[in-house]
Formats: sequence, structure tokens, C-alpha cells
Amino acid sequence: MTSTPYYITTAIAYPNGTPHIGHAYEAIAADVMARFKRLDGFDVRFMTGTDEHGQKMQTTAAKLNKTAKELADENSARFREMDEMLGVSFDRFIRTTDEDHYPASQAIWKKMEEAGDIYLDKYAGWYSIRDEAYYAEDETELRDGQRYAISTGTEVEWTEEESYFFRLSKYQDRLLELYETEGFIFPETRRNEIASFVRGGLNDLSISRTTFDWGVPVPGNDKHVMYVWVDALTNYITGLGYPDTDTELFQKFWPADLHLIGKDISRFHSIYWPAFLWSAGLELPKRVFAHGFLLVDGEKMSKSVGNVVDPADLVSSFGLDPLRFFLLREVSFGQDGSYSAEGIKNRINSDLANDLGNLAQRSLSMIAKNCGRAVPYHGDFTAEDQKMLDDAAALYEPVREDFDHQAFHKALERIWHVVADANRYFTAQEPWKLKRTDEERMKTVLYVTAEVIRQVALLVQPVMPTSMAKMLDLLGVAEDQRMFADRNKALEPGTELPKPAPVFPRYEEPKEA
Ligand code: ME8
Repeated sequence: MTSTPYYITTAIAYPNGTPHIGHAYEAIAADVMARFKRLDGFDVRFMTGTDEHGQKMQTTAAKLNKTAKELADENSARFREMDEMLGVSFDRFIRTTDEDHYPASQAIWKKMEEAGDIYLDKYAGWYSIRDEAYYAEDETELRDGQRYAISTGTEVEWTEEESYFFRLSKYQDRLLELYETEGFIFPETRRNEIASFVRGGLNDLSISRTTFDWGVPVPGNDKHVMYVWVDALTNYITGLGYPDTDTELFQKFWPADLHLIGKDISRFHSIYWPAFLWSAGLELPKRVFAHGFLLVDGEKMSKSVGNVVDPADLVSSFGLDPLRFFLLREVSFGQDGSYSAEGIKNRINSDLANDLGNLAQRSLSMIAKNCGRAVPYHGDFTAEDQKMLDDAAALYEPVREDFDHQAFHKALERIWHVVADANRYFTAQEPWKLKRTDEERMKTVLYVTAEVIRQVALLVQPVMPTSMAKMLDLLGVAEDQRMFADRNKALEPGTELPKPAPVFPRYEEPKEA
């Protein structure tokens, strides 16, 4: 049986600085989605990387007395290290300075040109280097003699140069129809925002620059480099071997199933990208999902405020799996969320140590003491036992639904309901008393609890891969029995178990040195 392909990408980050927690958030969310699909039997391709051209890179490098390429090399390596530290299971880490990216970008350009969608003219208007974006006059405001983009608050500068244009205006109606019929961009709030922007009228888009040279050369005119967003968006198909669309890789994985990006770049992904693809005669990705922004203690991260959080510090303070869990459980995916040290400590101590950790610890240590360190043999199930088992087994379908909508927080909430029920079940059954009065019944209760933990651990694997692997080891579940398709293979009584060990210790404040 061939499995269904699933192609997921993150945005590719600008390596003009080092990665922060917002980048980590996106990488983790995409990784969780990719792992979920793999466990669900899909043939997954997952790509992430860095976006290395453009004026922002060039000016930052100049300030640091470096070449843009040197800056890109240094920081791209930091992003890759971050991904590795976070357990991000990418298949390719693409850099837009990779050799195959130039021919891909030039090929899509030529296709758009052949379609009659590119013409030479002159651009005169506002440009934000920070956003690498053009703004119409009415999208900017003047404050103290400096003009800023209203939506992002970044400085804009007047730019006048010869430029190639893309006939974006031509695609206005088709774009509106796309949002109307396919949804295309999620969540709904973003779609409404984008649709209303497009309804307001689209201008043709300036797609080349002449005042600097750090970019992909425009085919046939070396004075121009491509506007960074043209080559940046193309990364998604470079990664599949474009312009060769006949390869197995391209045939299998294009169109992408999901571009996971942040809300600040939804315009580029849901207006420009579909228009470029139509123009080049390529299919559109099935979905663009724009997640919210991660704030720190409720505030926007900024170098000047000094509240930029380095993901490596969080991993060393709290551990990787708790961080991954916290980010996806705490924030409603699609909305803005806030990181705080208090928040993560609370989640560790309540959801992880108290709820799931304690349930596993209590039941597994009783099994070790009283059942010869093997999965207990059980008697007939009571109605309560059966309900508990059924509730755990019934998690898979709705959790899969949640994941298909990128509602990670909902899936985790749903799973933790069952964990709470299992804790109540365990407490109400009092197996420690049954030990003296009815040993068979005690074993049945321990069996039911262990089986519920197995179901939970299977589904939580994408979010906390290392901890759940440990938990499944403790339950004696073989490594090749951990796909979602294995969920109906209940624990086998008599299976030998390893010595129990806590999976989620409580968070303790580090002692003063
Ligand atoms: O936008 N919270 O790169 P980038 C959550 N190169 N997400 C955040 C965030 C925060 N505080 N800050 C940034 C670019 N992000 C382009 C993308 S794709 C073809 C080109 C997200 O380094 C942001 O929304 O500014 C984006 O999805 C990603 O991090 C990279 O941002």
C-alpha cells in the first residue's frame, strides 16, 4: 500500500540575526504537525530553512562590516542548530543561496514572463527594509518627520528606480474567488482581512530592484535582482526540484498541503504566491495557515526592550518536551499568545507532573511491586473500566480532526480531559486497598489505567517525542508498535516491563550556587 503524501513547510527566516522564541514556536508547531502525519501513516516531506537575499540582509551585513553571504552563513547555521536542538524533524533545510535555488527562481520568472505578466516600468513609492515590503501612501503615516508603515510600525523610505512589475491586478477576481470557495488562508480572521484588502483593489507589484545587488539576477537583465519575496516564495518548489516538474519528488509532493507561517506574512503567501503560481501554470498549495505572534510576558519582543528570548535558554531551564508542550497547549493556535516563565512552570507542575506524570508513576510503581513487573492479567471489565477504555480509544478520531485544522491546543485539551478522568478513576477504584481485599480486581484496575496511558502516550508522541518514547518503553510497547494504526493492539498481559522511573519530575527552582 502506498501512503498518502503530505508536504509541509515553515516560513524561511531571515538570518539577519539569531533565532528567537517566535521562530522556535513556528518550527515546533510545524514539527508537531509533521510528526503527527508520519505517525498517522502519511509519507511526509517537511522543509524549513533561511531566506538570505534582499536589502535587509545587505544593510545589516554592511553595518557589521561583513558581506551578506558571511552574515547569512553565520546565522543560517544558528537557525539550523536551533532546529536540531528543538528536535525539528525536517527533511531539507533550504537556504536561498543554495545552488539549485537560482535556476528555480529564474525559471518561475521566465514562466511568468512568458505568460505576459511581467513588464518593465519605474517604481516610485514607499519601501520598508525591515518588512521587505512596498506600501501605498495611505498605508503609511508621518510621525516626527519620519514616515512609518501603519500596520507594522517600521520605517519606510522613498524609493524610485527602474523596476520590473508583475501584473498582480489581473488576478484580483480570481483571488477573491479562491478565498470564497476554498478558504485557502486560515484562520478565518486572516482570510477576512486579506479578502477585504484585495477587494480594495490590487496594484501591480514591483518585483525587481536595481539599487543593490544581493539577490537572484533577473534573467536577461543583470542590472536587476529579483525582489526578495519572489525568490523567497519560490523556495517551496525549489525544494521539490523545480523547474523539473516531472520528477517523482515534484509529482508526489506538489501542491503542498500546508504552508505554516506567521500572521505578519499572510499577504505575501495568500496574494502574491497564488498569483505567481497561476501565472507560471502551477497548482496552488492546499492551505496557508497563519499562526499568531508570541509575546513575552504580554509584550512584543524587541531588542531595544531587551526581552528577546533565546530558545536555547528555555530548553536548558525547562527541558525540550515541556517547552514544546507549553507552546502548543497554552496558545490557541492562530491567535497571539504569551510566553512567561510562570506559565511554563505551572504547566510543568500541573499538566505534566501532577496529571500525566503522576498517573503513570502511581500505576506503574504499583504494577512493579504487585504484578511481578509485567503487564497485569485482568479479570472481566466493569462498566466503569469499559467506559474508561472506550473514552481513551475514542480520542484518536477527534484529535485527528483537531490536527487537520491545526487546532493543537484543542487536541491537547481533549487528551488531558481523559487523563483527568483516568486520575479520578484510579483514585475512586482505590487499587491500593484492593491489594488486600481483591487482588484480581486490583490487577484489572492497574491494567485499565496502563492501557489508557498507552492510548494517551501514542497520541502525545508528536508533541513530546522523547518523553512519550520513555513512557511507551515503561509500558513495554515495542518500538514498531507505536504508529496510530497500532492503537487497537491493547497491552498484552504478561509482557515484561522495565523498572519504573518518573517521566515528568516537578519543576524545582534551581538552588542558589
Ligand atoms: O518573515 N511570534 O522571516 P522572519 C511568532 N523571511 N512568530 C514569529 C514571531 C513571533 N514573535 N516573529 C517572527 C520572514 N515570527 C520571511 C519569510 S517565507 C517565504 C519568507 C515568524 O525571520 C514570522 O511570522 O521575519 C515568520 O513566519 C517566521 O517567524 C520567520 O520570520
